[in-house]
Amino acid sequence: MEYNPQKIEKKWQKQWDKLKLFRALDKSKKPKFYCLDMFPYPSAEGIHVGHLRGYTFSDLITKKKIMEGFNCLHPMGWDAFGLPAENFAIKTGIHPAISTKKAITNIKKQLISAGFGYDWEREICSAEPEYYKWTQWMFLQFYNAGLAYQKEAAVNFCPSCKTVLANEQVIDGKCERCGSLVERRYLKQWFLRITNYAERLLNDLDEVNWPEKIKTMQRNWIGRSAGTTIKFKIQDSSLEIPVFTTRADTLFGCTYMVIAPEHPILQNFKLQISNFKEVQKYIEKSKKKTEIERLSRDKEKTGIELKDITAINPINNKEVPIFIGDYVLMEYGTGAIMAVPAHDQRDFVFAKNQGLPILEVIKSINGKSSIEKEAFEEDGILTNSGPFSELSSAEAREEIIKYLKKRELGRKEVCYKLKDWLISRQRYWGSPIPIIYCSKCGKVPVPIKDLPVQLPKIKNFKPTGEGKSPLAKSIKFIEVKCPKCGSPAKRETDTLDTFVCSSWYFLRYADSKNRKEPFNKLRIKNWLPVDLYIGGAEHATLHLLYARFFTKFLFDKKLISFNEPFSKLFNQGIIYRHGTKMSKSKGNVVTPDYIIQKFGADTMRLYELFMGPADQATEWSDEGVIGCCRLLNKVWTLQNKVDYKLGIKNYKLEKLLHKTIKKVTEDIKSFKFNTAVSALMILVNEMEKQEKLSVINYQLLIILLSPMTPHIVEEIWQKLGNKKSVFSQPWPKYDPKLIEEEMTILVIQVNGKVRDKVEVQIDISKNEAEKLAISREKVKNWIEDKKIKKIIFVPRKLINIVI
Ligand code: ANZ
Ligand code: ZN
Repeated sequence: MEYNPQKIEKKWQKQWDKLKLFRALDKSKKPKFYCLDMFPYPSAEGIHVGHLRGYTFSDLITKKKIMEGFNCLHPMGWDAFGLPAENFAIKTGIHPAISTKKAITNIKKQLISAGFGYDWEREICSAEPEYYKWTQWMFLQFYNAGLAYQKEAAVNFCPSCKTVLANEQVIDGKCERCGSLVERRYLKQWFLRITNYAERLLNDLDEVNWPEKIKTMQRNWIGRSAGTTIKFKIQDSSLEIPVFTTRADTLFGCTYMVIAPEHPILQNFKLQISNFKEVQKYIEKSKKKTEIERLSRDKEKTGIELKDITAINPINNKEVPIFIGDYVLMEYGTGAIMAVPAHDQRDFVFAKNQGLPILEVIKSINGKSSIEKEAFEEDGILTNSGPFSELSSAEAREEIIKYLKKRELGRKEVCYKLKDWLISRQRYWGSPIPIIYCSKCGKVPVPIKDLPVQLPKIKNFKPTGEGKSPLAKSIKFIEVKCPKCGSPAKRETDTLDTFVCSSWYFLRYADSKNRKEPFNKLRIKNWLPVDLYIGGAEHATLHLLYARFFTKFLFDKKLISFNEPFSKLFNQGIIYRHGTKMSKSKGNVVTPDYIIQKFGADTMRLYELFMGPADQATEWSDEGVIGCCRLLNKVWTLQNKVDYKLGIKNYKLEKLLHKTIKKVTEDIKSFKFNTAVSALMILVNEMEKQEKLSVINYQLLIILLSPMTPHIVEEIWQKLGNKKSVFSQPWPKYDPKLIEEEMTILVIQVNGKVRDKVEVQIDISKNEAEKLAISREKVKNWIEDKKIKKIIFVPRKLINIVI
């Protein structure tokens, strides 16, 4: 009989579903293992083999864990709100609720046909009222704790599409759709106070087993900066402007100050500043600039002097001019800086433009510094700094801070780059924000019993252009009675950023059907934290930071008892084809539907594992797929060699088999799936050479393959006469005696003379032998630092180093 995946795969998928084989048990004596995939966005195009890579890994790991005796939770759901569905709706007129449902049905079919063992009873969809009711509930928890608030903020606005744009829709300052220059507009927006958690979000990164690269990205995003705030008094006024600096050692070099155009202190000087009109014009202009434009190192640094007011440098009481300049941001530090043009390049450029004095106060240690052409930004030795001259930068920072602190003019301060999270969107396809505005009571949260605030089905979901959500056009939606006093009131019409929906979804899987609460505490205790989270590295800063923030907040509310949501994180490598990242827009997509129809799901899965190191980008190869298909055909044909009477006495094959068990087990554990597959290939080739195979040996091969290629193994397993599923088998253990390597004595020569001997494994490679040989003390003495000309290696016997 031939291997025919099309005939067997559907059958086993149905069987697994019927047996509820991969369902998680809420009550079980087994230890738990929670393996989570980042839930996908249901796109109309379905998923391609690139998306499937991470899912193949998580399915493999979960299936192996089940065989190792764990009670596994491996759920799937849909991140269904958001812009792509809404834009699709605007283009086609099809309501997003309908298009996402259709997309979900399609992708779910794709996932099932790949043989993934998700627990579909726990499926969630963030755009369903049963789910977003609890997203709104979460928002209210933040609101009641004082961590959700409103303030005016800049949003991106496209004047020709007449719509507010998300940051992702602004490419190089232009609208993604029409290419017009995007404007900055100021609107009242909702924020979550994530900055309250900056320190914990930073420190607790040490606790989690995540790729170092992702941790570094989060650390930089949070951006802790330890420095000093220093107060500058305004001449002839009781007012003062604090600045934040990391370089208190340069204080004597401060020759002017710059404050952000948005700085509130400006309002106090309206009458005093003689050029206020000009100043106001500058403020208007800078409002339109994006932060990137303002901070860019190569852009010109502009600003205007505030005529008729000056500040006092607190270290030497010298009078310095004050400027407003948009290279200073209001959101960072104190929104004002002491400018030290000799030692800060931005200040240097600005001072040159404005003809301001540049005073050197730091010399380099080797005396070679020069501030002719650019600022000298490194630490060094102080000069021109009164009593602090000749101190090192580090010493001077401490001494100057001490001096200022005594006089209450400064103190140490820690600043973070992280900003509060803007969560309101003037968009239709999202969860409504559960707030009501009453003319008597002000802002009133929607009572929990009235949740969810249902997203109304409206016909015209195009953005309005006045910076309001399309919901603002639905009178039926807006008009409501105040929950407090009963008088006519209005609903908030903005919707929540979709990242809010995805900041807590991993909790809902533990108790997805709960109608009374977002989750039951005990169930959460049973399942969380997530033991392994698999997904793309592109979520390093946003989703992964927000989910950690939610977790810490819920921990503080005593709703959960852990601080970090994802104990271990793994980022799968991206799949390329024809040299570019696989994507619909590039037209280089391979669909699972095609591969499954032509080769079967098992071949696809095996290739996803085999194609390259799991965490690295890899090029898709059609030959690679064929190679994997060939391997499965061999595994299938091996059935013909099975001899039920044959005892196990083939010592050589036994040894290889047990070595393979060890290798596959360890490789899967360390995410080296490609080398695990290679080891199995070697084993299969060896088995092919045998005239007969014992059923025990063949079964061991089948079990090792089972989490990788589940359908073919179930079929063979059954054909071998087994009644129960292969997944009820325990994961095999190797016999340590069988994998002991034979050792040999390697002779080490230098220029043909024996200088050392060492015991090594019999199959040591030339490379390994060379490394070992030159690391030996006795050999080192003979080589010293002479150049090695040649290495002669006789396997199992000798290595000769020629110098
Ligand atoms: C004086 C100085 C002298 C500075 C010098 C640097 C070098 P990080 O490490 O990023 O925290 N700064 C402070 N607040 C700012 C704001 N709101 N907008 C723009 N720049 C701001 O950098 C801290 C430094 O960034 C501060 O130290 C300040 O310039 C500037 F030789 O103060 B420094
Ligand atoms: Zn009221």
